[in-house]
Amino acid sequence: MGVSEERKREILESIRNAVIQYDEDQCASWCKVALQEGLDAYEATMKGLAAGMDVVSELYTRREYFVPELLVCSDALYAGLNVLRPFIRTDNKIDKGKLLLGVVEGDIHDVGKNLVKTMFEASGWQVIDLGKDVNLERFVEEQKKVKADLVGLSALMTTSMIALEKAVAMLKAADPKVKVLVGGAPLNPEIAAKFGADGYAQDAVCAVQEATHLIKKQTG
Ligand code: B1M
Repeated sequence: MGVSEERKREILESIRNAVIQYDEDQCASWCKVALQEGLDAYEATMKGLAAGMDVVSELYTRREYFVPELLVCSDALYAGLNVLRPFIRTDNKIDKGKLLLGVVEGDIHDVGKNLVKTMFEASGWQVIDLGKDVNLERFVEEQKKVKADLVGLSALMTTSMIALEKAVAMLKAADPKVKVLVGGAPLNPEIAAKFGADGYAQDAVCAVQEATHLIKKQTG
């Protein structure tokens, strides 16, 4: 018999609270409990860890949390993600495609990008992760080397998203056939299209769906 709805809620809330209370140990422990009691690792990631980070974002906006709290909350999220990541279900179809991924220059926010990476890997993609605050030239140089099926660019600030437009133009100048997917909180489909991107996704799950769609369009 599966876990009761009540217990599931309790576990997800405990994961969420551990992120909010920046408690790495509690976060990892509750993620282990989630696995032991049969919760889906993806659900625990999104409804526990990511949901906790949403509350943290609100607290920051309300000036109840400041940058130091954001950092330790992210550490707690990563402690949990390390436990859950190996158990996020894959559909076993490996070699779906190759994604070159990174956060554009001037931007060090990488929690969302790492969730995107996790979902792509779980769906059978090979991900080449350039990390955060990535120089735009580097995207072009790496793409020349690895010839990924798709380049994924993440930007979390209105200031850094300007770099996306430049990055898309540079990538397309080097290879007009390259497909670029963009995402990040300040973006929307209109801005993504204006920046010349081929695709936009609002979250990690949509990103994989959009990527699959873009690759199909390219090959078929
Ligand atoms: Co700061 N930060 N931060 N921050 N931070 C924001 C982004 C901000 C909106 C907060 C605010 O003022 N309300 C604001 C930006 C304002 C603007 O737009 N101009 C801001 C600021 C100002 C700053 C600093 C300048 C603060 C300072 O130093 N005074 C500084 C920036 C330094 C820099 O980058 N140069 C800074 C620093 C930090 C920390 C380091 C402390 C920390 C980041 C830790 C880390 O990432 N390792 C941090 C955090 C945590 C945040 C907030 C609170 C939360 C971001 C987050 O992790 N969200 C954020 C507030 C907010 O976004 N509302 C904020 C959770 C995550 C799961 O969501 O990243 O949106 P998200 O990712 C989603 C989707 O967007 C999407 O899928 C993800 C998962 O579903 N997605 C993609 C993301 N990338 C994608 C790529 C895709 C597809 C989908 O395809 C390729």
